[in-house]
Amino acid sequence: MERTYLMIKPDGVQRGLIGEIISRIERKGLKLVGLKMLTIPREVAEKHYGEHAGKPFFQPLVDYITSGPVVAMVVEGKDAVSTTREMMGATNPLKAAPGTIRATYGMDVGRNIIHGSDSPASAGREIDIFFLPGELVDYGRDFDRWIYE
Ligand code: D4T
Repeated sequence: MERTYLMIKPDGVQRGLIGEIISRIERKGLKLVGLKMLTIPREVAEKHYGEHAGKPFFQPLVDYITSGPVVAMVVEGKDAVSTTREMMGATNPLKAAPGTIRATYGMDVGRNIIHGSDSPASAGREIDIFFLPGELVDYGRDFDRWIYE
C-alpha cells in the first residue's frame, strides 16, 4: 500500500469543507493514517513549495497557504498518490474534470482547496515535513476485505 500527503488548504477550512473532503476520502476506501490541524509557519511553506521559488505566484502562494489553519493528512491505499490526484482534479479548478474536488468546490488556481503530493517521492518528502514518525498510526480495518479483493 502507498501513502500520500494531502492537505485541506486555508480556503477549504474557512469554507467549512473539511467534512466533505474527508468524507470523500473515506467513502473511496482510502485509509487515514495521519491527521492534524495547524497553521503553517512561513519557513515551512517556503520549503514545501521550494520548487516554485522565484516564480511570480510564489509569494502570493506562500501568503495564502500560511493565512489560516490547514488540515494535514496522510492517506494510505492502493496507488494512493495517483488516486488522490484524480480525486482532486487539475490545479486550475476551472480546468478540473467534473466531479473532482477542485471542480466541485473551486473557481481559482490561487484558491484550489486541496493539495496532494504529485509523486511517491514528493509524498515521502512532504510527509516528513508535516509529520513526526510517531504521529502516523498503523491499524487494520475489518471492512478492508470488502474494499480490496
Ligand atoms: P498543489 O501543489 O497546491 O497541490 O498544486 P498542484 O500540485 O496541483 O500544482 P502545482 O504544484 O503546479 O502548483 C502549486 C500551487 O501553486 C498555485 N499556482 C500554480 C498558482 O497560484 N498559479 C499558477 O500559475 C500555478 C501553476 C496553485 C497550486
